[in-house]
Amino acid sequence: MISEKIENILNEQINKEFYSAYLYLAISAHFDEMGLKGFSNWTRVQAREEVDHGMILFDYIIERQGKVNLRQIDTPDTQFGSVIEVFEKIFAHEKYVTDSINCVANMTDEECDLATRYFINWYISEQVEEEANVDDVIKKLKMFGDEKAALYHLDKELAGRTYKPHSYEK
Ligand code: OFO
Repeated sequence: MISEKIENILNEQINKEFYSAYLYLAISAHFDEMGLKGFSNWTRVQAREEVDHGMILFDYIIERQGKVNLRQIDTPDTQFGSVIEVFEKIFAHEKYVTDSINCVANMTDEECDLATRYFINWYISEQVEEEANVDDVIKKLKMFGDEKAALYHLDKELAGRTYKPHSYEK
């Protein structure tokens, strides 16, 4: 069974993951408006992964006899700007989520909850991957600047991202 403090911080994390899904969906719509179908696809796939992140926490709380407590999800920002500005915002958001996951890990140490510490390691690795994926796109965008042809090719590349359900491997 998890402690009240762990239950609370995991519920907060569910909210952050679902907010991330909202944010990526809003960005996906923004890219659609710009005619960038590949960028729109990439962020839409990411939104689905964020829902998985939320659901893995949801299921874990239940498995540990805790109470799932869903909270209101904030409205995401809709002022996004240029493609590079959007990806810089995404990177800042993922760093915020990484900090949040690190706080969950610290809390498990404080509460001597080794099972949740083990569980949250999956999220720690996932955040490393997420930051790296976003950084990869930012580097490509920086390399080509505002060149329309390069943006067109990158859009085609990002159109190839496919959704694979994320699950927590024990
Ligand atoms: Fe769930 O990792 Fe992004 O926000």
